[in-house]
Amino acid sequence: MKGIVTKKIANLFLVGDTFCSARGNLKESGIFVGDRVEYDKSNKIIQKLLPRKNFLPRPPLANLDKMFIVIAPVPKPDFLLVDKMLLFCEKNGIKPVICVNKSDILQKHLKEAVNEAYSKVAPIIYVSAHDNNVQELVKNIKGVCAFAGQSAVGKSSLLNALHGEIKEQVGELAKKTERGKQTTRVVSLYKFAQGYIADTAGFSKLDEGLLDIDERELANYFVEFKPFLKSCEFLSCTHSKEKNCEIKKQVEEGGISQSRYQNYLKIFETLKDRRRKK
Ligand SMILES: Nc1nc2c(ncn2[C@@H]2O[C@H](COP(=O)(O)OP(=O)(O)OP(=O)(O)O)[C@@H](O)[C@H]2O)c(=O)[nH]1
Ligand SMILES: [Mg+2]
Ligand SMILES: [Zn+2]
Repeated sequence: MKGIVTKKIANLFLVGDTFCSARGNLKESGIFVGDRVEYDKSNKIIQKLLPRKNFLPRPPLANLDKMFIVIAPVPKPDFLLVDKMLLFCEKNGIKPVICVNKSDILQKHLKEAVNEAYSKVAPIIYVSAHDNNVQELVKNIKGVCAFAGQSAVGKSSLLNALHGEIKEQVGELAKKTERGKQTTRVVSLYKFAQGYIADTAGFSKLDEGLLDIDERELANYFVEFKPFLKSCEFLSCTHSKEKNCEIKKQVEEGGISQSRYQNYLKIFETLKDRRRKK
């Protein structure tokens, strides 16, 4: 039988409703939540690990289909982090959805900023874990999905709102600093509607090593830049200082978001420095 690993506890893996161990020649350390496996239900043994399409190392999660990039009015959104997460998605064949939580306290300016940056990049949904307003989220759960985003944006709260049985620990936002405390440590996959959802620990910084992109290729991973790239005068245009750059023209004319372009330049420099140090 084929199945998906939805939980890993020590050397046991939950597949369907059966806790299985791994066959002798399979390394337990190499099987993760999200992995597709062939297993023998009656003998409770995983026989084979099926090919993996992608892997998120911290916390470990395999075969992600969709990532809900959660932001909220508090803690203050970090669009550079969002753009890095979007790159990670684009590079790894993961569908991104910008998920604005705490819409019960959403101010107009944040909504405008989110639209300016992401309306041409990914679907945007507005939800509130507090108001149990998660219908848009439910509609979007397909395949293996995960939340990502800074600590305290409400990933665990959303999961609780989705599923009463999932008793995730919801941490109190450190009110004075408005900085979240990391509370979620393990990753599990929960069957839901048309797919699965994982609660991944909030990460406030995407591991730069994950963005394995040559800076000269970077613009190809900014999905809304793509249609304009062939109109730059130079084939090797980096869209920074060159003349007759279509990307810069689009930014001036409002066809491409200022915020996205500024973050493109920042990430470009980061990737360039890293390549030169190698
Ligand atoms: N106003 C409002 N507050 C919310 C909402 N959702 C979550 N919160 C609050 O935000 C704080 C953080 O929520 P969590 O669900 O623990 O956040 P998290 O993203 O899982 O945090 P980590 O596990 O640390 O990454 C808690 O105090 C929640 O009560 C919402 O929709 N509206
Ligand atoms: Mg959490
Ligand atoms: Zn250009």
